[in-house]
Amino acid sequence: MWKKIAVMTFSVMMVLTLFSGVTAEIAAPTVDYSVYNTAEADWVLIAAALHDEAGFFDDPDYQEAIALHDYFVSIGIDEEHIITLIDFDLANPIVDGPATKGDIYAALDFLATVTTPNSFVFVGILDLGHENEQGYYVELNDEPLYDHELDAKLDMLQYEDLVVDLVFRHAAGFFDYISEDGRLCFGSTKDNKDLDVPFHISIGLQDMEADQEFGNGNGRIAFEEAYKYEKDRLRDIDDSFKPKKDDEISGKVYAPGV
Ligand SMILES: [Ca+2]
Ligand SMILES: [Ca+2]
Ligand SMILES: [Ca+2]
Ligand SMILES: [Ca+2]
Repeated sequence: MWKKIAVMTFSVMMVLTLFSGVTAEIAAPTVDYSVYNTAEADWVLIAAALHDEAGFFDDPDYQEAIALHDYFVSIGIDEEHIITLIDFDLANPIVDGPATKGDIYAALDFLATVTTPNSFVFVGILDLGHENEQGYYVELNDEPLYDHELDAKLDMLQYEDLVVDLVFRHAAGFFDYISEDGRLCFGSTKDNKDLDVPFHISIGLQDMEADQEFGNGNGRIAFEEAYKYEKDRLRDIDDSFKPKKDDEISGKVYAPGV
């Protein structure tokens, strides 16, 4: 009995400690979503947290974030439906805000209000990944975002297809939480791999070889085809580069307009 009460008290204290700690660490969001055009159902969120200010233009995460943005623009998605959060490049007109936890949460809270059951939603997160006793997480400049926290935010969205693209060490560790019906998830590397893999799905999405060599040859590049292409490209660079996929969507997923 006393042991039970002691354990319960301890648990409550742990929860309070966790909450107060987390709350204090989240920076206030900076993006004003009231000006966004919400006419279309489809949405893209790209968040890249960068850690080396001096060399950030050479950072593969930065380059992939920009390439993903440019890809979605090229297939006709409205700039206002592409939320691009990138640290250190806030003067760039395509960047909407920094990739803080506060801004990622605000973006997903906003998407929860504008997505519909017909929405295509793409969420890409590029950062440094880690694991500890609380789970897998991305650093986000000292505002850790955990696997279960990301899942809780994704659970608030409405969509027909949700593509989640995670580019950081241990990325597939997030799959235990985020794998769900209607979601197609990519992880740059396995859960147990502390390995920075330059998994760039944007490359296959823009090379018809993905459809012809790795797909069904129907003239349209699906995300699954781009993944196979990218997996093969990475294996040619380094045998230990092994991205992971979790596909809970029957058939192939095409971005809108593809
Ligand atoms: Ca934008
Ligand atoms: Ca969930
Ligand atoms: Ca195809
Ligand atoms: Ca599929």
